[in-house]
Parts: sequence; structure tokens; C-alpha cells
Amino acid sequence: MNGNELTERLLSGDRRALARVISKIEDEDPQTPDIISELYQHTGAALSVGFTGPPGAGKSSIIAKLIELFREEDKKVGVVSVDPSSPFTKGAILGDRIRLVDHFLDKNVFIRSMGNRGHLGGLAGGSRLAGLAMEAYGTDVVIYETMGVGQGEVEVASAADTVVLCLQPGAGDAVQALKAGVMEIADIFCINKSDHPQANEAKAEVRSTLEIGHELDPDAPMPSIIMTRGDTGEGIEELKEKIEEHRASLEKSGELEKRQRASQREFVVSWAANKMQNKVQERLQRGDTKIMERVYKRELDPISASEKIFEEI
Ligand SMILES: Nc1nc2c(ncn2[C@@H]2O[C@H](COP(=O)(O)OP(=O)(O)O)[C@@H](O)[C@H]2O)c(=O)[nH]1
Ligand SMILES: [Mg+2]
Repeated sequence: MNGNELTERLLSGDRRALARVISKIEDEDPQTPDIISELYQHTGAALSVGFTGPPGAGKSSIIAKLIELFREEDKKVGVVSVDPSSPFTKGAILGDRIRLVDHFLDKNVFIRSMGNRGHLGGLAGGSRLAGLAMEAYGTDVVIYETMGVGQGEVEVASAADTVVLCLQPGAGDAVQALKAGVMEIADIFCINKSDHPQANEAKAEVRSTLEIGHELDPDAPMPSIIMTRGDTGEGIEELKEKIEEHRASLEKSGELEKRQRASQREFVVSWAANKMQNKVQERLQRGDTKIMERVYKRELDPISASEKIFEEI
């Protein structure tokens, strides 16, 4: 099937075409750029939500419950789950995704796990493209699930309009999230496992941490803190409300446009930077090591050498 046929089928709502497009994105298939350029104009209307937080906090469980609520409103939902730590085969239903199994049979729900591949555009690149493919397919909501520890995960999450940071009690999560710089990007804090004996403590801990941040920057809106239970669904309706409220307030204040412009810009920069880096590597590997030889012999300094390579490219 050529790229054109594939994108047409995806746009008409063909699930298998969507699955194949995402595989192509993941495999860095040479057709990917053409496919994306066909699809891009059909994206931009979905509610996009990023879920991040340490493994085991309950993100997948919460997402499964949220999907149920969106399905009650007959909304089409897409989920891109980025989990580099679990090396499962593409599209397989394994590990923590078990809770999402119920939704795999629903044709209005499309869940896709992405591994750690997709170096084009960094870790964030492939999953963002997968999200775009889902939007073009017609999902009303796209949810990104990432483990909020590394830079790549933060990048994925911050591409979403609303970022939910999911923490669990008794794990010192708040302190760690703060250290990792994840707290700053969160719009909504979700203390999951509210049945845990230290749940209230965790909430207080997050609140006091946020208050310190708020004192430093009083203009920034204070994020909501919500207690949930991923296993029973308690609090998930409130979480959904807060997500929708947040999106509405972004739209009203004009902040949505600002965010989307910034995130698109960041995407272009990181994609281009990645591509450039690959080209430089290629250039140096092509056997033409004369330039590096000159650097080694101190005839040419490294900065001038990189400028030279840059010009050549
Ligand atoms: N006690 C309790 N367990 C939960 C709750 N939410 C999720 N879990 C359990 O926590 C574990 C990790 O959940 P999961 O959704 O896979 O976390 P993720 O790694 O953040 O996606 C699973 O065994 C869940 O059943 C909750 O509110 N209370
Ligand atoms: Mg998970």
C-alpha cells in the first residue's frame, strides 16, 4: 500500500491504517514525512492530556477509568503510552497495560504503546507523531502516558495542553518530582491511592511544596490537587472535570494558543537539531576523517572544525 492510500484510509477512520501508520512512525519508515504532511492539516482539534509520574503511581489505571467516562459521552479516545522500561512487542497487551484490556475491543478507543525507539526527533518525536496520527483518525481526546523522570518524558508530557502529574503516597514522590523538575510542568496534581494511610500526608506535602513555588511566582495559577483511586474510579470524575476546566481556562485566557505555538516551535527545533546531529555523525563516519585528523594534530580547533562541517552540510 502506498503512503497516499494509507493516509486516505486512516482519514476515513480505518483502524488498521492507523495502526500501520504508527508502526511506520515507530520504524522511522521513509514514508513517514509524507504521511505526516498529509495528516497534519487534519489535526489540532482534540483535547490533549499528558499523564506523567513514577511507575506504579496508577497512571494506566486512571487512564482506563477516564476512557470509560469519555466513552459515556461517545467520545473517541486515543492513548499513546511511552514506557521505555518495558520492552514489550509493538501493540502487545502486556504488563501494566492489562487494565486497559477492556478498551482494546472498543473501536472508538485506540491504545498504542511506544518503546524507546524513534530517535528521529528524540524520544518525544515519535510519540507526538503517533498522537497526531490519532487526531487525524478522529479521536476527540488524545492521552499521553509517560514516566516522569527523564527529560524525554517531560517533553512528551509538556506537548499536551494539560499535564497531570500522578503521585502515590508514602513514596517521597513529591520531593523526587520536584528535584526532577517535573512539578513545574504540571497543571493538575493527582494523589492516587487515596485509600493509602499516608494519602492525606502526601496531599499536604504537595500543597506545601506548591505554596512555596506560588510565593516565588504569585502570578502563576495554583494547580489543583485531586485525590483519586485508580482501582475503583473514585475521584476520576472530578479529575476529568478539572482537566476540562483547565482546557477551557487556557482557551479563554489565550494561553492555549501561546502554549501550542511554543510546543510546535520546540518540536521543530528538536526535530531539526536531531536531524542535524545525525547528519554531522554521518559526515564524520563517511571515512572522510581528514578533518578530524587535523583536529587531532592541533592544526584545526574543534570549533572551527564543526563550523566547517556545518557549512558543508
Ligand atoms: N490501593 C490502590 N492501588 C491502586 C490504585 N490505583 C492503582 N492501583 C494499583 O497500583 C498498581 C500500579 O498501577 P498502574 O496503573 O499500572 O500504574 P502506572 O505504572 O503509573 O501506570 C496496580 O497494581 C494497580 O492496581 C489505588 O487507587 N489504590
Ligand atoms: Mg502505566
